[in-house]
Amino acid sequence: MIDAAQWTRELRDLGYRFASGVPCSSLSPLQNEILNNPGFDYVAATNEGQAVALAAGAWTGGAPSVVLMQNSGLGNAVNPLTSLTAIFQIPVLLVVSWRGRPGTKDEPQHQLMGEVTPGLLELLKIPHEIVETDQSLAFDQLHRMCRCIRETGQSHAIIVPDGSFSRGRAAPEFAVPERQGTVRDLTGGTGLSGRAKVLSAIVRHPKLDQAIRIATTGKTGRELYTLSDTARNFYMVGSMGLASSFGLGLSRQVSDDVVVIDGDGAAMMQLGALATIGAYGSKSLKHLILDNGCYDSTGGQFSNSVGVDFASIALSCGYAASYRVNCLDGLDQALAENAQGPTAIHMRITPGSMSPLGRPSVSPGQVLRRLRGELCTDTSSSIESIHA
Ligand SMILES: Cc1ncc(C[n+]2csc(CCOP(=O)(O)OP(=O)(O)O)c2C)c(N)n1
Repeated sequence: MIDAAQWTRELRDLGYRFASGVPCSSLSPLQNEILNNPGFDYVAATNEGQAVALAAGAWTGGAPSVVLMQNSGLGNAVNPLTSLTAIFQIPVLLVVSWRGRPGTKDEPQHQLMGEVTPGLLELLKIPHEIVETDQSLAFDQLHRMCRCIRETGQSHAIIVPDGSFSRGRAAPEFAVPERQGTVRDLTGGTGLSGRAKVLSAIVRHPKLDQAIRIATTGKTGRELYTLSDTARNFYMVGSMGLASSFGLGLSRQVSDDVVVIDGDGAAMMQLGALATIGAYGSKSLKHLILDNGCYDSTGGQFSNSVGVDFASIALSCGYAASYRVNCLDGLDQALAENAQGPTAIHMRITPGSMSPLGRPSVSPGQVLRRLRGELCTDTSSSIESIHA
């Protein structure tokens, strides 16, 4: 059996300082140690895919990152593991429990996933090992895997059978910031705009001059790229719905302002992200949801957002400020205001996109590298300096 506290300290000594995940009873000794260790910035995710995106954002901001998940959550994480961490070459350490391990007695719902867990990681091309049962071998294994992560730039997974870690401390209490705001309604005026006009206004907004802009999947990223491609842009080409989680992970590591430009379809795909942002976001994070009522990028199919009040949802999730806007004047005003925590802006826009519409010719890896070169991080603890 491995001492969870010591394994956690080894991981911290290896430079890891951001963690996210969704609990699993098999991992709870480890999870609780990480939660109790002040050297880790832990963000509780609402699903495992979100945890991967949070870790990817934190890694981009300079923090080596670990994701803890039950193997049943691997399915939730497949999209960001294939379309975010793999293609942007963002290496995270995955700690995956092994419920339903063949030959052990477990609940029926874990049986099939237990059988296919190593094979699924194999299919995803994620190098993986079962955690060693002997403690000193487990530490050697951790060091070796972290070295591989560093050298290959590839995510690796440690599979953890039930009972591998000794039980230690209980989970600490977490105080969600108490915020009491009201939705500010800045609607009125000049009529709905199309996405490209809104993006032009964001690009020109004096307050966002130096902000990092994270554009959601689909035509939002393509339009932003066409209008103004800069090293401070990040195009979430895949991983629909996870731009805001990536932005949250990043914003916790850097002092730059971060603006997430989301779509209504994407925001609804990962609605739980709003609760995570409400709990862990800071005033440097602005979350703009451009709501055209449809999946515009894939042909304008309706998205069910027609009655969804994103501004109220964000506020009830703990955002410090929340705005409802429907014209460029309202947007300008909402962007100019300062809040004491994360800001949400729900903006109704018209469907449709600019023409001609470009497509990023920079590769995802290049987008990431140039963004990292721009960020104001504490370089003394960045992954490069730790592993130099
Ligand atoms: C998981 C996943 N499902 C579906 C898609 C296909 N897809 C790409 S963009 C998009 C529409 C996004 O809609 P929304 O967020 O409302 O933005 P809009 O296109 O309207 O600007 C869809 C469905 C995808 N990339 N990933």
